[in-house]
Amino acid sequence: MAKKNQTLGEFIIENQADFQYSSGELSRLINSIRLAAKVVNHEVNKAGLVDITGAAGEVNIQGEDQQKLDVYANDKFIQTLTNREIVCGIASEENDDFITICGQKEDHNNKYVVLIDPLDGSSNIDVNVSVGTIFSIYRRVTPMGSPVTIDDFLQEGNQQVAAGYIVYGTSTMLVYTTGHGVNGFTLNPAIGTYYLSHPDMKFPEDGNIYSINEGNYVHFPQGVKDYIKYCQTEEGDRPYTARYIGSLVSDIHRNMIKGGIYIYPKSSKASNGKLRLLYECNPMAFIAEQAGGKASDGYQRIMDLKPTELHQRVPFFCGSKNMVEKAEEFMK
Ligand code: AHM
Ligand code: MG
Repeated sequence: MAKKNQTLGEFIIENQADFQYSSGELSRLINSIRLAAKVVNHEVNKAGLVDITGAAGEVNIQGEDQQKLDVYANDKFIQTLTNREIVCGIASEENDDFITICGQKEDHNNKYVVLIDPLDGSSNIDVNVSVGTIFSIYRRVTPMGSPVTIDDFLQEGNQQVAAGYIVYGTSTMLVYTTGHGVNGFTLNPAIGTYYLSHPDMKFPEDGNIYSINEGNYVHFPQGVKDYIKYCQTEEGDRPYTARYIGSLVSDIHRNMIKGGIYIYPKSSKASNGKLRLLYECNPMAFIAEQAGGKASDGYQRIMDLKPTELHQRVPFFCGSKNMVEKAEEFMK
């Protein structure tokens, strides 16, 4: 039972029994993500000081090498997840291939794989717009005691045991699910503690926000063009409001609170759209569904797609259930 003002640490302990195999490992895994997110948050918050402290590739006034923030975030999450005896493999949007973690005893007996987009929407950093981290956790499918293989990562989204995102926004929030609803925690930066601020988050069934990069309109499939026209037609509660930050985590976060649909369709320029099935769409789909929303590629459920490669892209329609269903009607 979610209690307001509970800290994330307390919440994780109290809800450990929700996890199918409550050996505490998944709790520790979420804890390490919480920790890495704080470190990354600290760095993201200083991004505007880059002209003072030095840009990526330079040496700052303290004599430290400056890293690009997405590289920094990638390193921090990987380091934090590697230093615990829980994760046997990590795939990151930033790396070409997955990383195998053998564990301190080098026996390959850790249970979970993590797929992560360490800093999504990082082109927004230069202009002080919110960015995010997205993560997805699975139990490995290959036998314990052997190194992970690609099969451990190419699992359908419906096999996720947990997923979440961190939004580095006006406040920093960590939102996650372990398949028992969605809860959001806000970081109090003064004391470095996350508090349960958004218990049991729910996508409104309907909404009036549509989020899509309309600049690509001419390249969109006819169904998407028709749906956009539908959103803009004056009738009932329409026209809807257009809101597009260009930062997936922020766009979905807002729509989950206010009600809306996010679309990144395929186009004549990109036959599968832009977003990655494993690092972006599956975790967001898991959260959306757990919050009563819906996520599809325009035709079928995102989480039932069988991944064929690590960096696979897929069209993405995600948000309030009735809005996604309406968009799907136009795609037929
Ligand atoms: P990235 O993983 O390279 O940061 O790209 C993903 C981002 C999403 O956060 C966002 O929704 C989308 O790209 C915006 O793309 P576009 O500028 O084509 O609309
Ligand atoms: Mg990304």
